Amino acid sequence: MFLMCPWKKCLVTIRRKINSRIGIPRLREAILLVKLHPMKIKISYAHKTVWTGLVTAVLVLITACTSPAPEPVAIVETATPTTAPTATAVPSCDPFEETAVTPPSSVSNYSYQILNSYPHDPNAFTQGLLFGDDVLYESTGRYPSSLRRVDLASGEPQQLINLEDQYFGEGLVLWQDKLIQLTWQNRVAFVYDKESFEQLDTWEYETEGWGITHNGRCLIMSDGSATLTFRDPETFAAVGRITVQDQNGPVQRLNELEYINGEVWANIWQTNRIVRIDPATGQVVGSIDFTGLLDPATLTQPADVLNGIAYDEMNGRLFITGKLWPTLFEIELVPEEGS
Ligand SMILES: [Ca+2]
Repeated sequence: MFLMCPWKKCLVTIRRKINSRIGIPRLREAILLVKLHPMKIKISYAHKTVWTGLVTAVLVLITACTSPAPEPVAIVETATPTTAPTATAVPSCDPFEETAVTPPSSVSNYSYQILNSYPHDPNAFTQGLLFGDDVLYESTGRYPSSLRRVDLASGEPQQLINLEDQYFGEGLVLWQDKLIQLTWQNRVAFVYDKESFEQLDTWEYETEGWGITHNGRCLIMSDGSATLTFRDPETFAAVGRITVQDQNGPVQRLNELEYINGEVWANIWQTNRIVRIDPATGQVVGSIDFTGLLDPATLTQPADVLNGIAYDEMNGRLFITGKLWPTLFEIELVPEEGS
């Protein structure tokens, strides 16, 4: 449109801009018009263009200089973007040498009190149990074994995958956003995405797999003996071992595990006993007798042994069940007199 602008019309346009007390941006525009003008008019007007351009520029400068100073622009405080929270660094799982363990001189004994009872799948041969991120997870054995996300109130699996026929499921641990499931004699652990149950990895180990938990740094695994093996959670490499002892010496058949307030709790296979272990020394510091927890009158089919400890750390709830048990119990400990 400007290219078709006659000379006089353009000059009028410039003057109008000047007369309207234009500011600096308009000054630049006017100068631009002057600069461009010679290319857009007939050659016979060229000398007029030069002179007019110079005069216009001077006028514009005068106008700009005598124009009131522009109102200062208020600087609006803008909200400082919140720095994205950085992930809390996970302490490393450092290698250590097992120190000479001596049996404890005494062990505190506990019984229990039932706070709540929930349905549990009587066909679930419970081998691993945990409560993490407000979800109950379970690993079952026998064939086919399974990995489950379980609705606490109904006991119904909300999500379930079966293992391939040759694998016998065992302990289960939640490490960050991954579930790690042991197998009994297959000597492999499966790593899953905790949401999708997609299998992400497979780790091999050299012992049987029984129970597994973690202390925030290392995975802690039982293998049916009195030994707990500490493993790097990123590689599954063994970094150290402890031998669990009570007053009578090494405690064999440590099974399902749970890390609770700085202690490792372990089911003792084929008993109604759970021991509380100091993971720094391997010494048993407490022993809980769950005899009578499962009422035989509630059974519709034969049940197996006590196995399965899950701790809801956020709410301080402690859940206990067993293999093929129809009930999952929320319990609290009752110290026995004299212990
Ligand atoms: Ca557990």
